[in-house]
Amino acid sequence: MALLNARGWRLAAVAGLALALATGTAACSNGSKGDYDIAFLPKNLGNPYFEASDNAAKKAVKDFGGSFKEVGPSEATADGQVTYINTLTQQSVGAIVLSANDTNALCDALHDARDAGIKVVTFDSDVDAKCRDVYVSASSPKLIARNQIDLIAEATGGKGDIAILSATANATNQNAWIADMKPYLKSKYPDMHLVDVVYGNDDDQTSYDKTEALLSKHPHLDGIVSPTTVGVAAAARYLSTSQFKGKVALTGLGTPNDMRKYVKDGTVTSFALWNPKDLGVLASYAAKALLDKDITGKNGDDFKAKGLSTKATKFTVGPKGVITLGKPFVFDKKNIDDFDF
Ligand code: RAM
Repeated sequence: MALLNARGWRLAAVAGLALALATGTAACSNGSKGDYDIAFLPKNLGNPYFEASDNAAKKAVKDFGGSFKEVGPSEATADGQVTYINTLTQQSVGAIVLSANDTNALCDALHDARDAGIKVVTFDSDVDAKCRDVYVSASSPKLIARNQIDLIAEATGGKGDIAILSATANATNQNAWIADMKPYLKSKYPDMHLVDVVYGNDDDQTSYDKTEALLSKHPHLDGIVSPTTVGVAAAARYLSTSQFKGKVALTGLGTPNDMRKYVKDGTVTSFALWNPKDLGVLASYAAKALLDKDITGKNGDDFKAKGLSTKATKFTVGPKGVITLGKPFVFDKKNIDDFDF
């Protein structure tokens, strides 16, 4: 895939993402196929990103005649998720759809679930491929990484010192993106240097405190990349009333509803995300397709999904059981009012 600059990203994304965010679909019939008892397990509860994905998933599951529940820890920890996986296994749900706080720490519990016949879908953040059936990824890690680095380069003029405020230290998704950011940064922006990576644990107050600490440690920092919706909103809140507003650039992966006021007050010029509602809907249909035995997770399997804002309806399982939603979308002051999530 050709590399795109920030403007290219925006154009590609506009072409790819319909502004209509309606997820309404006609009810679809199960035919003779099973009932769909589907449990969503986000990284943490109370995170607006997962509220958007899981509410959309709830509607999708209802539309195809299944039953939906959401359970999860209040803090984004693997231990908290293991407890819920064990309970869901005891309850013999049909499928668990989870965003993982750790690549390996959930695997024993997920093996037990799968031994009991439960289908396991990861979405947003994966586990080791051996521990689940399929992974529904927002986009490729490389595309996300390049998008983030291009956006911070656009904001800093492509030079100076930058830092990353991430989610949890073991988050599979953020770690994959950061791993891809490093070589891209070095090769494309040799005058921009990554000087620190800190972790706000997808907790608002911790992320705010880590931003403050980062700037007291590096008072001449030029930019921060925060590839987590919780982190980028907390960093923006800190910067917006600090002496660093307008001096330290900030971008990341944020929700338009969290970031709107910081784009309007000039703290942030642009940031990116995909549609978390679409991710929830697609993960629901992946669970349905596994329960229906339409897919097993092997490369080339395909299945249908309904109600995505992009209007896409056919998805294919790629290598290692990965299903990809699309591309990150860039938000700025011109388009941010078109979105509500
Ligand atoms: C946070 C979570 C989630 C991530 C988004 C961008 O909500 O860390 O896993 O995908 O940010």
